[in-house]
Amino acid sequence: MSPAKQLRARMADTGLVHIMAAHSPLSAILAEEAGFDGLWASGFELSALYGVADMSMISMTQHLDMLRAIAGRTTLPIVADIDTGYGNAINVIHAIREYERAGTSAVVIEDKTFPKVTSLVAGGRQQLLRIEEFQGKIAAAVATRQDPDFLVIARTEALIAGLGEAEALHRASAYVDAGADMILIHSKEKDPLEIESFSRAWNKLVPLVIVPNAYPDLDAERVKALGNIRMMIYGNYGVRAAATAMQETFRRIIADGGVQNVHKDILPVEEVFRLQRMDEIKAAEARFLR
Ligand code: SPV
Ligand code: MG
Repeated sequence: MSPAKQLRARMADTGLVHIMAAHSPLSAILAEEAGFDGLWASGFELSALYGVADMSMISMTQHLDMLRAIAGRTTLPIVADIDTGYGNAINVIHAIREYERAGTSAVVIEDKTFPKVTSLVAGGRQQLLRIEEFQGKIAAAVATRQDPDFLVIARTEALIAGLGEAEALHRASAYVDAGADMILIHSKEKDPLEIESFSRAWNKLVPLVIVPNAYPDLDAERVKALGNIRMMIYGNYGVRAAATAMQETFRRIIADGGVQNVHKDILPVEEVFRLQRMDEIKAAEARFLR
């Protein structure tokens, strides 16, 4: 079964899939071991990893390189965050070919202008594309995919841009008309009410995707009660968790004047060896090194 088919099957079986952001093969391996259904090749996470803002500064090549490295070390389906699609509908055609070839099961394309501004920043200049132009991008993605199970997810930033629920519903419907398989509705409100209200007002069969970064109180139980959200993406939790651990550990090493205390609280190297599949290397050494 292709990873894309696997993702669709899992959604049908469980009603809701849990997708963890990955910014590296190591984070992908850890997400797979933890039991997530898939991985989010997050633009925010990769930008943070490079120490730059999530504002179209990471190139498609950089994102694809990391995605290929991730795909090489996990069996989980990958949902790629391709931001605005790297240009117009023609660029989207090129992007879909590249991402599908790289082993992606789904892409999310957002209806902002290029260069995009990261969604959650206070006072962000959020400009949306004309609806017809974005419909062209979605239609181009759908027409380009080779695997019919490959998901084209249209993301509207209407709520992020402060345009209100009616505009968000209008845009989401237009993107369904253009062929989107799912709609990602994003919000930066701390209160999940905005998302719950959209979900209740959404009367199309096409299911919804959410990224509860700003509104963490919307847990899986509440999401399931809404009935039409099939995918939850934990969009920046990997890089924030990693940065939290590094910040604390590095601070303690400076404060303690050495590693005499922190070494007990971090992964032993043997665990890193396990994640690196050192046992396979040992077996290959015994078999082939002569
Ligand atoms: C990402 O993880 O890159 C996202 C989610 O797009 S957010 O940063 O909340 O917009
Ligand atoms: Mg993103």
